Amino acid sequence: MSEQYRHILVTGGCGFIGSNFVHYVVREHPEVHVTVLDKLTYAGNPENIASLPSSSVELVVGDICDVKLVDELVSGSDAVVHYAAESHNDNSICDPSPFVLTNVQGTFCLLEACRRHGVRFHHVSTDEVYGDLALDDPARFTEESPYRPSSPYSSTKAASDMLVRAWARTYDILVTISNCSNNYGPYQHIEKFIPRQITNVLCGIRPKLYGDGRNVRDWIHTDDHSRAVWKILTCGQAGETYLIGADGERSNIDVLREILTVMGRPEDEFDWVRDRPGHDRRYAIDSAKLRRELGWKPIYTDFSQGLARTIAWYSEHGQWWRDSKDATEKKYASQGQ
Ligand code: NAD
Ligand code: TDX
Repeated sequence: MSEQYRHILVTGGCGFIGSNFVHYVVREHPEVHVTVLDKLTYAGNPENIASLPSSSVELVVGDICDVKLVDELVSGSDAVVHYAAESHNDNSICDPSPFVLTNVQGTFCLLEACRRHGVRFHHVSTDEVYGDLALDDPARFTEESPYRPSSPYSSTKAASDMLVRAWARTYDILVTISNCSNNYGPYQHIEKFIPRQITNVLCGIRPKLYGDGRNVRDWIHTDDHSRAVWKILTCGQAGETYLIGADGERSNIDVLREILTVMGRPEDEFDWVRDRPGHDRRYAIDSAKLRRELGWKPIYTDFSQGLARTIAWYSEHGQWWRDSKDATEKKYASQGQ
């Protein structure tokens, strides 16, 4: 599968990771035309891709569950890169319904269109499908780890992975799957951990830490994720799954203290809040297969430098996030978080 794709359909291209991927493609592969299909939910912002040339990127506002629209767009594409999802664990605990619809039904709808038109499909998924690891466990997730999702969000992502695998085996469509660890970088919605704490400090609100703060996430810069997805799309083996990670394990409390320090605040200036129900303890990715077979490796290996740049981005782009800050914090406050 090394052929070059001239026209790709990117679902969820107005969200955090999808829009960073669209920027990556326009920057690194300008010969490729990108059609973005995005419903523009609370998490989708057309401004994320508005600066890109209209000759390279077209935005179609619509739902991945819309069979007719999806069929039309897939039929005109060489490949689909599927990012669109409901993505926030806390939201999935309050109301799982849109997660089942978009993450499961929406993936089904895309797979069926790819089957009808023989179009290559790359499915963007998460390491959360593998459940969690203990803090003192030396193990990391691999492509062979059993599926053990814990939250409504991760269970719907696991369900979508299963659909993709079954469609590949039964109908022989050309698919690949990637399961990536926690992303950070520009354009991430301020409901998520790192931008929530940065924007809290910028607004004079005390950051909020769940539980005992010792939960570990394996951080990767979103640009490294984009390069990995492109590599898998163009060089990956059909039917294969690749784990994406950058050896970035850090406890939440360490990340929060670093944010406070970089932003010139005392490192204990935060509130302990109610833990997330079913909160996964630790994620850790072994990305040896991707590195060995496709020659990918992360560029952003200095987390502190990447975090400092991310803090600078949110400090300089107040107009991008300020309108949604009140509503986001009100929602958290009503949940005791
Ligand atoms: P996000 O919430 O920032 O963006 C999701 C985008 O999908 C938004 O633009 C939204 O409008 C769009 N969307 C939602 N429902 C839709 C629908 N029914 N039809 C069309 N568009 C719809 O999410 P993100 O953090 O950028 O995550 C993108 C993908 O990457 C998801 O599939 C997620 O599971 C996966 N992922 C995320 C992370 C992470 O750290 N954020 C890590 C690994 C994998
Ligand atoms: O205010 C907070 N305080 C806090 O301690 C928030 C919002 C989160 N947390 C904790 C919970 C997690 O241990 O920080 C950690 C990261 O939380 P999130 O940003 O909500 O990410 P997570 O639940 O780990 O899931 C993310 O990575 C995997 C993405 O949201 C998923 O889409 C992706 O699949």
